Amino acid sequence: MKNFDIIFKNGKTVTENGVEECDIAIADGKICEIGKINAEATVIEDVSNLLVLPGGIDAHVHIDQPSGPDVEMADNFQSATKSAAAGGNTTVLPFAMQEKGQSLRECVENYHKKANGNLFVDTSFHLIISDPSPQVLGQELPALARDGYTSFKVFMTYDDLVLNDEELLKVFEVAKNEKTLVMVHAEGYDAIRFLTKKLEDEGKLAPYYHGLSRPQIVEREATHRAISHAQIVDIPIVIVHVSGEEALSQIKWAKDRGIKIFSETCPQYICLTEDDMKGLNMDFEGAKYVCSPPPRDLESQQAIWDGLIDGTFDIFSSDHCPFRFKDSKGKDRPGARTSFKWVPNGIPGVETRLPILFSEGVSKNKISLERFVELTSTNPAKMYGLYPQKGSIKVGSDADITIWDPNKRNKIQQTNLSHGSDYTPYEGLDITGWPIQTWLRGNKIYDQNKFIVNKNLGKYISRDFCML
Ligand code: DUC
Ligand code: ZN
Ligand code: ZN
Repeated sequence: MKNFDIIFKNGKTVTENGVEECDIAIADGKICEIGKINAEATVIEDVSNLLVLPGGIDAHVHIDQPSGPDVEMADNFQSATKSAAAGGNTTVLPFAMQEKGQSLRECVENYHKKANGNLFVDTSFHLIISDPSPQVLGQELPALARDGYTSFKVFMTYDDLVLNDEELLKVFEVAKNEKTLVMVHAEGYDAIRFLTKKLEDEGKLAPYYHGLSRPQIVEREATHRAISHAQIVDIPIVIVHVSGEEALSQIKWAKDRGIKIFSETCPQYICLTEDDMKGLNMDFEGAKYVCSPPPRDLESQQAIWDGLIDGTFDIFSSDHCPFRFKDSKGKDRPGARTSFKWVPNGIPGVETRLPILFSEGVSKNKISLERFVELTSTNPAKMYGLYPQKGSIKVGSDADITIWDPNKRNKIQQTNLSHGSDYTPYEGLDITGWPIQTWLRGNKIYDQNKFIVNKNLGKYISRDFCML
C-alpha cells in the first residue's frame, strides 16, 4: 500500500471548475492523488464539513516600499507574509519598486535581501518602473523578464512615479517584445494636481478631500488612455484597483471591441465608501481610509459587484499597503494634518481579503465558490505565470491548501490580526466563513489562530508568462 505524507479526508474540494467530495493525498509537498483514497499516511486530516480550497494568491501587495521622506510602511516581509498566511494565503506578489535613477537589477537585489529568510508564504516580485531610461528599457527589463520577473507596474500619477504617455508606450513596447504583462495605475496626474490645488486654495484640507481630488472621472480618463496606448502597441494590460463604474465602463468598452484588457478590484471598493474618509466629524480619523483610487459610493460598490458577478473582473487582490495610524512615520506623518495630500496612500488588507470576499460574496449568495476560487487563486496564478504549480488543486501542483469553515462567524478586529498596522479599516465587519488552516507545500503553517511553524518556509518563486 502506498504511503503518503498527508491525506485530507472527506472534505469538499473547490476548484475553478467545480466542487467535489473527495480525499487528497500529498507527498513531498505536491498533490499526488485526488479521489477516494485508501492508503496510509503519516498524517490523516479529517476535514469533514469543511472546504478544501487552493491557497489564496494575493497578486497585489506592497511590502517595505519606500513611501516618501520619513514614512515607513507598517509591514516588513516577515509580518506581511505572516499576516498573509493567517488570512488563508499561500502566495503573495509584492513589488520591487525602482527609484528614479536606480538600476532595476540593483533594485530587485535589494528587495531579495529584504525578503530572504523572512517569508512565511511563497513570494514573487512584480517590478515598478519609475525611470524607463534607455538602459532600463534596452537591457535591464528584457534581461529581468527572461529571469522570471514577468510583470511590471507603471503609474500615471504621483510625482516620483508618473510616466508620461511616450514613456508608457515605450514600456508597453518592451512588454510586447518580452511577452510580459503590464499593470497600470490609472489616475491622471495633471487633473489630480489641478484639483488638489483648487481644494487647498479653498481651505479644504481634511482627509475627506483626498477623494474629491481624484474623482472617478480622473480614473476613467486615465483608464481609457491606458487602454488606447495598449491598443496602439497591441498588448494586453491589467488595470489594477478599479474603484467604480466609470473606469469599469472603459474596461467593458474595450472588451466589447475585442481588446484584451484584464482588470482587478479590491475589498475597499465593495466595503468602504467616501464617507469613511470623513472620519468622526471631518477629522483625521478619515486618514485610516485614504487610499488611491479612493473608495467611492454605494452605486459604485454595486457596479463593482456586477463586474465580479458577470466575469468582467479577472482577479480580486488586497492592494495591501499598510501604514500605522498613530505614528509620525505613518498616516500621521508631518504635514498630514495640514493637507490630505501628505497622508500616505494605502490601507492594510492582505489578511482580510479572502474572508471579506467569501462572506460578502459566497455567504451572501452573490458569487459561487468556484468564482471565489477563480478570482482569488486560479486567475492570479494564470495571469502572473504561476499556473499550474499554484492556483488549483490538481495532481502535480504544489500542496498549497486552505481549509475553510464556511459557517464560522467572526468579526474583523484589529486585536486578532497579525499585520504590522495598528488598525484595520474593516474593524467590526461581521464575517461568515473563515480560513482555519493554511498549508504551504504540504506544511501546516497556520491552524485556528496559531502559527504552527515559526520557521520561514516561504520561497521566492520565479515566474513564467501570462496564460490567461
Ligand atoms: N497604488 C497602489 O497600488 N497601492 C497603494 C497606493 C497606490 O497609489
Ligand atoms: Zn496603484
Ligand atoms: Zn497597490
